[in-house]
Amino acid sequence: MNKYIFIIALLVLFPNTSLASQSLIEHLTGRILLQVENKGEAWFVHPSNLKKYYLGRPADAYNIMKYFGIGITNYDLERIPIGLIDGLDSDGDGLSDDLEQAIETNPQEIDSDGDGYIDGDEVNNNYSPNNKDKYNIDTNFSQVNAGRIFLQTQKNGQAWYINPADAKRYYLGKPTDAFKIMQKLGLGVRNNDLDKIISDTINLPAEELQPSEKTIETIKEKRERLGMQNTDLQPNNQTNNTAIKVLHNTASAIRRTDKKSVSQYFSPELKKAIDYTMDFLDDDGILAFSNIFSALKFEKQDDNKKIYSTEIYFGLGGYNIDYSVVLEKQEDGDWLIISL
Ligand SMILES: [Ca+2]
Ligand SMILES: [Ca+2]
Ligand SMILES: [Ca+2]
Repeated sequence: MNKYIFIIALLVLFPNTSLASQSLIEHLTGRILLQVENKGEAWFVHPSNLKKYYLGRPADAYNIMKYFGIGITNYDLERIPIGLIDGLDSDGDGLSDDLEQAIETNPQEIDSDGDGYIDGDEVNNNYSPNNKDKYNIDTNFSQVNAGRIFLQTQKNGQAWYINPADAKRYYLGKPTDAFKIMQKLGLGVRNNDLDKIISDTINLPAEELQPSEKTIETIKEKRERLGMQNTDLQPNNQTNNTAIKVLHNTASAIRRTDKKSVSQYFSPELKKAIDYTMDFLDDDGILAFSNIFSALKFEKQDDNKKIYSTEIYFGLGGYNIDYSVVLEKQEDGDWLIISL
């Protein structure tokens, strides 16, 4: 039994065992949880009252996160390191256009302040991409505020989520960004464990919910369209996929239980194990497996390899497993998953 099948078997087959509810809740405080035994529904565990809130549809998620937001000055906000999430990056400097808008760098210029260091590198090393200064990072302050949502009161109320997993701030630009954050920063959790957290609801003002309805339609349409394209694509016209796109396509193919599409993203050595696993998993297992791929986030890279990882939470014993996959760039420019 290889490592991968072992992990999936654990996730799917093993019943939850006793775990002190209080320590579980503390562990999940401020986190976004993905209900892996269902359809990956997302929840937010409030960092102060320790109750869980259903994040529902993408646009609702955004409004709920904003509802919990508290004001912060620019000075304090800049004490928290910036976390990066993949998104449209027009100039290819590693920062998404939305993030560049929020931190007031130029989304069409890789080196906004012209100091010879590109915007993404400066942010990654806690330098301001706007001037020669270094951000005044305060790790303790970041950790104390883990799980909080801050609204930038000295600007236009931009919302930031402090991810407890890495104590970095993630920009909640638009409803679609909040949705991406759920997918990427969310921690898979079993129903038994989710049930131990008291549920609460909030009543959002009607005017906040109104515009979101439209956005949902757009996302839905977009996803359906992309899903159809994925089905139609043949292996030989999928050239120059980026590594993250391969992971997203893998997640989507697993969700559709499209075995043939799934195996094309894996190296020849892994194809057999993947085929076997796809046969072996039941519906819940398929969802859990695809959610793992959706949750993977970039960790590091060298020349032609990239490593993506995520945490998987196990009710059994109540611990997290760091799970990572390695992708390798092929001669034709495509990325393949070579290790699980
Ligand atoms: Ca950019
Ligand atoms: Ca830029
Ligand atoms: Ca610069």
